[in-house]
Formats: sequence, structure tokens, C-alpha cells
Amino acid sequence: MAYELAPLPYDYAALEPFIDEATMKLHHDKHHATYVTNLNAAIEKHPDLAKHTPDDLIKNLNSIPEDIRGVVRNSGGGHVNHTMFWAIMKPNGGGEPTGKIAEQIAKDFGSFEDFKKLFNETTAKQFGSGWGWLVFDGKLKIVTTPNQDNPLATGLYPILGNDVWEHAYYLKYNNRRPEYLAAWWNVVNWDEVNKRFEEASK
Ligand code: MN3
Repeated sequence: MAYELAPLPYDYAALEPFIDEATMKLHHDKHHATYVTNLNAAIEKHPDLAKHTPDDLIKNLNSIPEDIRGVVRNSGGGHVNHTMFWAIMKPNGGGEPTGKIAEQIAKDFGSFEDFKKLFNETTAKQFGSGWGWLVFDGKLKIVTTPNQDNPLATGLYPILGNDVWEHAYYLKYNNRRPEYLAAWWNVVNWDEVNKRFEEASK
């Protein structure tokens, strides 16, 4: 197998009450696992691609053979997105941002509250399945993508992202996506977000 599903870095119930155990189990063990399975099946048709990291596949979609490009985009994207997603959350996370990202948020959005409000509003409006992202392009910007598309495909390294596919919140929040978006900030791992900001600033 070219690519592997890493175990969740904390217990399935660790993000309660903000993200419930049943959602985490399904999300990691079924949804993320399926992206990895489907990506591996595609790569078997072009084994030379297995030397690339999942991030590199997504950065260079145009050079992926056409017969598997769609699968790499969707399932490879799903693998990259969820690998980031588990890492930027942690039990007892949240609170005010720390470090360099805190300074940059204040600079580009005025305050953490203003940033959160804009991120939640923008991401709530993503029609159907997709993601809301924070990227750095000389300044911080909030963008959304449909499906499992990742900003890496357009040359931007995502600093953080939230999954607004219904599988991410429907069991607990039903159709109330804004409620999920508001609660999610309680589990953000700002140390990891700072590492990603450093990478994005390079
Ligand atoms: Mn998901």
C-alpha cells in the first residue's frame, strides 16, 4: 500500500462535547479510510507515483495521468485534508490564538473575534460539501473549496481548515452548520496551526 491511514492522535471521545465520539469514529475509520483505500487503488495503476507525498500529488494534479486524476483529486484530497484536520484539533484546545498566527490574525482581520465571525460566515455559505480554509498569500485570507479540493492545488498552503461535509457534523448538529462552526473553535490546536503558518510563510 502506497499510503496509510494514521491512527487518530487522540481518543475518539476526546473532543466531546464539541465533536461527538460517534462522528469521530465514522469520520476517521470510515470516511478517511475510504479516501486512503481509493487513492491506493488508483496509484496501483501508476505505481511510479507512489514515491510522491500526498501533498505533492495534490500540488501537481495537472501532471497526474488523466485516467486517475479525478480519483487523486477527490480521494487524495480527502486524505490530505483529513490528515491536516485531525492534527489541527486537540482535546482541551481552543481559546485565543497564540504565537505568530495570533499577531497575523490581529493585523489582517482586526481581532480574533472578527476573524472567527468572517470565517464562520464564509464557510457556512459554502454550498453543499466542502471546506473553509485560512491561507496566507502575503496576507491571511479565508477561502472555501467544494468537495475535497485543497488550496495546495492553487499553490496555497492551508494554515487551517474546517470540514463542512454533513458527515462532519450531522449526527450531533443535524442541519445546524453554523452551530458546529461556532463550537469547532473550542478544539483548535493553535500550536499546530502556528507550525502550519510557518510553513505557509516560506
Ligand atoms: Mn470529512
